[in-house]
Amino acid sequence: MENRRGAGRRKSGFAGPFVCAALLAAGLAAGGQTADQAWLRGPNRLILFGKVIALGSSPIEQSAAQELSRSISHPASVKGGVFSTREWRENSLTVVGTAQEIRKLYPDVPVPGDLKPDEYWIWGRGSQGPSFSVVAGGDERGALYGVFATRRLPATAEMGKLKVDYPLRDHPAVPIRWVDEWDNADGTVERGYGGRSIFFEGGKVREDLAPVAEYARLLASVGINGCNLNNVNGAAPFLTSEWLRGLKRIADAMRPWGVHLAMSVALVSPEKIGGLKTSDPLDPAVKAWWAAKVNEIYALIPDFAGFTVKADSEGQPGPASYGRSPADAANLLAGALKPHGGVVLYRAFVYNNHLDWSDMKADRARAAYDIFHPLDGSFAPNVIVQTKEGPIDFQAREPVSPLFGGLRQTSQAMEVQITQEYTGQQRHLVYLAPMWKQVLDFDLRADRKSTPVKEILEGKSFHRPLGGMVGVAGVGRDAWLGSPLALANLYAFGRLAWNPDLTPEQIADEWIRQTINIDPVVVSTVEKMLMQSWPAYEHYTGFLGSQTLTDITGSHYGPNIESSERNGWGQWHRDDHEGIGMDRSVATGTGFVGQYPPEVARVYQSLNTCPDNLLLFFHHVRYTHKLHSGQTVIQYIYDSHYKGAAEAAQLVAEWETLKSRVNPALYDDVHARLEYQAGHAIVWRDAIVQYFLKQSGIPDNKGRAGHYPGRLEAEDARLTGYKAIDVTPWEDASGGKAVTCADAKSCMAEWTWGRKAGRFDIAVQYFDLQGGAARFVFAVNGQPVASWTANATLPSRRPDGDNSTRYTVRDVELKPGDVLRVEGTADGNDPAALDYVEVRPAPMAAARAPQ
Ligand code: GCV
Repeated sequence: MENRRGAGRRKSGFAGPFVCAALLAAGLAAGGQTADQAWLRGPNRLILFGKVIALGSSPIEQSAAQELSRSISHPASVKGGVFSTREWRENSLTVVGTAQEIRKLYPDVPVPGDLKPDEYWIWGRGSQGPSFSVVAGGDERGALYGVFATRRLPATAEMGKLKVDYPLRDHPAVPIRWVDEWDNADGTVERGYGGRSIFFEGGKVREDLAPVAEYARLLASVGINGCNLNNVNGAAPFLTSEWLRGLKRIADAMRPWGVHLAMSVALVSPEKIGGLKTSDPLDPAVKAWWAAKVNEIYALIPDFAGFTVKADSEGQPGPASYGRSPADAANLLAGALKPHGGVVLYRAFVYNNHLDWSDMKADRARAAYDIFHPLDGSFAPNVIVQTKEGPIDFQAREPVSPLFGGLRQTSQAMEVQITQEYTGQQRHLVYLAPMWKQVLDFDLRADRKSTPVKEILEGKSFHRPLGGMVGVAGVGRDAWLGSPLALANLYAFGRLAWNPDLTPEQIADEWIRQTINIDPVVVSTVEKMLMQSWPAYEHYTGFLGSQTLTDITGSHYGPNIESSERNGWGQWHRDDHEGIGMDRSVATGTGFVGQYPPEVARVYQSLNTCPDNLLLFFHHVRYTHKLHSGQTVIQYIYDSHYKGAAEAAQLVAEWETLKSRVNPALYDDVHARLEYQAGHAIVWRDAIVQYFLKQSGIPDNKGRAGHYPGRLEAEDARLTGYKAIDVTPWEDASGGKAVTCADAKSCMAEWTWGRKAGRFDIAVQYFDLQGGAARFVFAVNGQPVASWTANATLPSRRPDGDNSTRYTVRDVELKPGDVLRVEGTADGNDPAALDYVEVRPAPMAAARAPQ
C-alpha cells in the first residue's frame, strides 16, 4: 500500500500541482452554523491552478468538486504572486471521479485497478507549468475522501511550501465509521452539551436542515460514513410512517456527503407502535412486521445504513422479556435488513442496574462478556456487536473491555464517547484521543499472540469483515459541541476511525493548523495543552482507576463520591475507613479479571503487576498500601488532586501566552472556559481530599488537606440576610456548609481582615444556580471592587459541586482592619449562595517585592 500513513506533516521542497498558499485566516468563523466553524475553514488555503471538474454527475462527486473549488484562491491574491501566470492558471485542470471514470477518459493516467470502495488515489503532473491533477476514488465516496485529503494537505505542510509524494493513496481501516446522536423527538439531546438538536424539534424533523447538510460535510471530511440520529432510549416512535417521511428528508440532506442515515430502534416496537400483542423475536408475526417496516424504510431511504439497538438495559426492554437472547433479537432485525444491505449494531451495553451492593461477587463490569461471549458464533453476518471501550461507562479511566477478545466469530465495533458526559461536559478541556488511542493499541494477547484492539476491529485478528468505530457525538445548534476546543475530539474520532495508527499528537497538530492557525507557537502550545488535558482531568476526578467520582445518579458532572455506592448501578468503588477499590480478582473477588486472555489477566490479577492507574478498578487495598512508585494510596490521593488542580491552572497560563496570536473572540471564549475549569478543578480537589481525609483519618504529609490558609468561610462571616445551610454532599462545600440568600433579595457576608497588609488575589467561591441570574458585588470598606452576574447554566438545582464556581478578583490592596464584603442579590431560583472567600498573595505583588 502506498502512502498508507500519508497524512502526517510533510517537509518543504518540491511544489506539486497543489500549492500551499499558507494564508490561513486566524480564528474560528462566527455567524450561522456551518462546517467552517469546526475545521473546514474558508478559502485561501489551497491554490489549485485551473478548473476543477467532476467526471460523474452524482451528488457525491458534485460535492467533491464543489469542495475543492471552495479551496481555490486567485493566485494574484497570494503575497508575492510568485505562482501567478495566466497561462498556467487557465490551462491547469483537476479532475475528480471514480477510478473507472478516470480510466475511461484518461487512459494514460496510471490509476490503479484495485482501488476499493472508500479508497482514494491522488496523482498529479506538471509543477513548473500548467498542471493536471487527478483525485480518484474506488467509488464516488472514495473520490470525496480524496478531495478532503487534498484539502488537508496545506494545513499539514510547512509554511508556504508543500511537497507531495504522488501518488497519494489511502483507505479507511474499518468499514463502519459512524457517529451516534442521542437526539430526542422534542429537540433535547441526551448527554449533549452543544445545544438543542439539529435534527428534531417539537416532536418532528426540523424545517431547516441546512445545519444537517453542513454536519454531514464535516463528518465526510474525516471519513465518517454513517450517522445514527435518535436516542437509543425511547426509540419506538421513530418507526411510525410519519417519522420515517421526516427522516427521509434528513437522509436526503446527508446523502451528497456520503453519510448514510441509521436509526436506533426499540425491540418492543411491534407492540408499541405496530399494535401487535407481542414483540417476541421468534414470533412469525413479529418477523413479518419488521420485514414490512424495513421495506417501508428502504422505499423512502434506499441507502439506509441500519439499526442500532439498546435492549435489556437501563429500563429499555429487550428479548429477555420473552425469554430470548440478544442473538435472537439481533438476528430478527438482521434478517429484515439483509435483502437491502443494512446492518444491525447491537449494543453490548446490557446489564442489570439493580445489582445487590452487599454481594461482594456482584459486578457490573462482568455483564457484557457474561452475556455476549457465550453467543459468539450465533449472530447473523450483518450483525455487529457494539461494545463500549471500557466495561463500565466512559469513565475518566477504565481498562479495555475484555469482550473485544471474547468474540472471535462476530464482527465488532468499538463505541467511544465524543460528547464528554463523564469527562467534564465540554466545560472542561479534555482531549480524548490519547484515551481512545490507548484502547486501540491495547494488546489483549488473545491466544498468546499480538491482538491489539484496533486489529480486532480491522478484522486482522479474527478475520471478521464488518468492524467499526462508533462515536457518540451529541452535536447541537451551539457551534456543534458548544466549546471550540472540544471539536478536536470529533475530528480525532474520525481520523482514528480512518487510521488508528495516527498519533494523538499528529491529529491535534492537523486539527489546530486547520482550525486555529498555522503559527508554530500556536500549534505547539495548543497541542501541549490538549495533550495535558486528559491526565489533568484524571488527576482531579478519578484516581488510580476509581473511575469518575461524580454524581452518578444525577448529572455526572461535579464531585459526589458516595453516589456511586449502596445502589444497584454497580459503579462502585467500595471505600470505607480502611481502604478503597473493587476486588475483581479471580482468587478473592468478582472474577472479572478472568474474562481477559491469560497473559493480560495475569498482569491485572496480581498487586505486584497491576498498573497503578488501574489499581482500584481491580483491587481493594488499604489507604496505606504502597504503589509501585513507593507512595501510599492516601498520599497519592492528596498529591494527584493538588497536581491536577495546578495542571488545570497551567492550561490558563499557557493559553494566555497566545493572546496576540489567535483570533480575539476565540481567545476570550477559550480563556473564560479555562478559567472556569481551573476553579472547578479546585472544587473537585477539595471535595475528594476532604472526603478521604475524613474517611481515612490519615493526614496529608505535605500538610495541605484540611488546611486552607487565607480561606474565610461564609458561615463564619457576619451575615446580613444570608443563612447558613448544610451542603449535600458535604464534601462539595468548604467545611460542608454555605450561606444562602433564600429569604431576602439582597444579603451580605462580611469579614474583618486581621492579617498583614499587602496586595492579594481574592477568590470568591459561590454557587451559580440555573433559573436565575444572581448578582454579586465584592467590596472593601464599602467600596465595590468587582461585580459579576451568576448566569451560567450548570447542572443541579441546589448548591453543590455541580455549580460551585470561582470568581477571582486580582491584585487587591488590604491592610489589617479592612472589611471584606460579598453582597449577593438573589434572582429567580438562584439564591446567590456563597461558600467562602480565599485571600492569597497576588503573584504580581510577589514579583514587585524587593529581592
Ligand atoms: C443513552 C449512560 C448514559 C445514558 C446513556 C447510556 C447508554 O448510562 O448516562 O445517558 O443512555 O449510557 O449508553 O445507553
